[in-house]
Amino acid sequence: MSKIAFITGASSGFGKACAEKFAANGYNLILNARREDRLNEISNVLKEQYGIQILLRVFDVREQQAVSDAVTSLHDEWKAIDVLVNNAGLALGRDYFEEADLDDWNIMVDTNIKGFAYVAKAVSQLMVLRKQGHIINMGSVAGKLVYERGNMYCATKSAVDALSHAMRVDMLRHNIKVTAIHPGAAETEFSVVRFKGDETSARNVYAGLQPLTAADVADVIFYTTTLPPHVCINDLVITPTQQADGIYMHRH
Ligand code: NDP
Ligand code: 8X3
Repeated sequence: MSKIAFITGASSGFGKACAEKFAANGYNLILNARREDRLNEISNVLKEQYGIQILLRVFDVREQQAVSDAVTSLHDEWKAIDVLVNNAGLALGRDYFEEADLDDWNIMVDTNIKGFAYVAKAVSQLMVLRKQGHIINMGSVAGKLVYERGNMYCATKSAVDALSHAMRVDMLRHNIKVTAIHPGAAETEFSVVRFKGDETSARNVYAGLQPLTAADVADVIFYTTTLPPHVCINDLVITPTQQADGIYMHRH
């Protein structure tokens, strides 16, 4: 039986690139996002190209019951999840603290912290039964160092950092690996979402910079799954060479 990877936020960006990378390496996939049409397109291409099996799970990670149902309803052969790429998330807005939109804050907290934790908890319960598995959590340089007008997004990614450590500690006794990946600037749909469709503001994020691609990040994520059973990368920061952290960049 091929290995199984469960990837959230697989309709775009890092999640989609991870789907492509794991598919190319023979994994069967469980793919999640809210946009079913996108998932169908990606799934059809990957099944055709690599002859793998793909299961789609269309749900919003903020819906606790939907997350639980999506995992508990898996047939036994699909419950043997080897890798979780816990990636679904977003930033909304780039505003000073006192001016930020509370709805933006609520969506980020509900998605990046609560939804993230619902998924990790549901999948980890299956991994615990098998005493094996690898959880890969999507953090950010924004979780390592706060930047101006990053307030709540930075806080949610800081929570991912803390929860990744917490999961690693609590799952030691179950032999489950927990890796946190913290990318810097990567050109996906992230900035278009953050700036609510304003393509110019989104493009400016990457001006004078050769950003990471989603494939760069997926390659590194996949690499962390190729190590021997006794070796775990706990925490990994990956940025463009022109970026040192969430603040310092050298733009040409
Ligand atoms: P994209 O916008 O390209 O992809 C985000 C993915 O998350 C989409 O597939 C989207 O699918 C999914 N998603 C968002 N909200 C939900 C939800 N409520 N339920 C289920 N799926 C959801 O951005 P990225 O690929 O860049 O972002 C992926 C992760 O990487 C995020 O956690 C982000 O914070 C993080 N990150 C991004 C960086 C960057 O510079 N790009 C750097 C560091 C971290 P759909 O809309 O179909 O539901
Ligand atoms: C995404 C990277 O620097 O825009 O998490 O916050 S950054």
